[in-house]
Amino acid sequence: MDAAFIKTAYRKEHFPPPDRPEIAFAGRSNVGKSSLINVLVNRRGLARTSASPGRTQALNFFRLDDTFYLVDLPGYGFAKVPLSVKQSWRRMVEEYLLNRANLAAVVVILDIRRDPTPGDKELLQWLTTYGIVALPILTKADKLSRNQAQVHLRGITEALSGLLPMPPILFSAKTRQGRDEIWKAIRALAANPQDYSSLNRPSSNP
Ligand SMILES: Nc1nc2c(ncn2[C@@H]2O[C@H](COP(=O)(O)OP(=O)(O)OP(=O)(O)O)[C@@H](O)[C@H]2O)c(=O)[nH]1
Ligand SMILES: [Mg+2]
Repeated sequence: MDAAFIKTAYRKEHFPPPDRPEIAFAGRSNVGKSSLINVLVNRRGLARTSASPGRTQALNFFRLDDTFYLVDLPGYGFAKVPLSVKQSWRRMVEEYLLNRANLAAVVVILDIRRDPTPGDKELLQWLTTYGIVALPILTKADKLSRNQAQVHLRGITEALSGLLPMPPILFSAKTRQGRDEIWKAIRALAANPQDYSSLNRPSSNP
């Protein structure tokens, strides 16, 4: 599997051409988006990870072989970032979701230990509204026992009822639990053009 960083973009003029299916990764700051991407592509430092939240403030595009683009979206919900940064996050992510005709799905990453936040719900609501498939992942599963993980899975699924098109997949970047299942879901979504020629979005960049 050959993965490479392509570019950082802040607005749609800088997105790569929409010439292959694309999977975006979204979730609150520090939830583990970049770590998930690195495990999926087997490259430790491809997407930059950090212990301090709110570091990725742009969209980072990666190419995976010649088959997909992967996009690491900036994290939301970090209380300490200034309002102007929150507004620019909203503008960037909404512009991205509204304009990306080749977007096959958005992987929505939640921390298995935490209740979904208003930011998580807003994102899932946007995706529903724009007709974009959400692939929900509960990460950091290594931090809970198997039993606790099942309890949290049920609680989170219930808290997000009506907002999830499919049941969440449990994942850990530490143990790599869930990696194969996520790949299977991504491949299925990317292979089905019906899933990304969506109903409510404009067809492409003008
Ligand atoms: N134990 C454990 N730690 C994880 C897991 N995934 C991520 N982490 C840790 O969580 C922290 C944040 O991970 P990142 O992948 O940088 O998170 P992010 O969502 O990309 O963060 P931002 O880009 O800042 O929004 C790092 O210290 C990771 O090592 C996991 O599955 N298990
Ligand atoms: Mg990151």
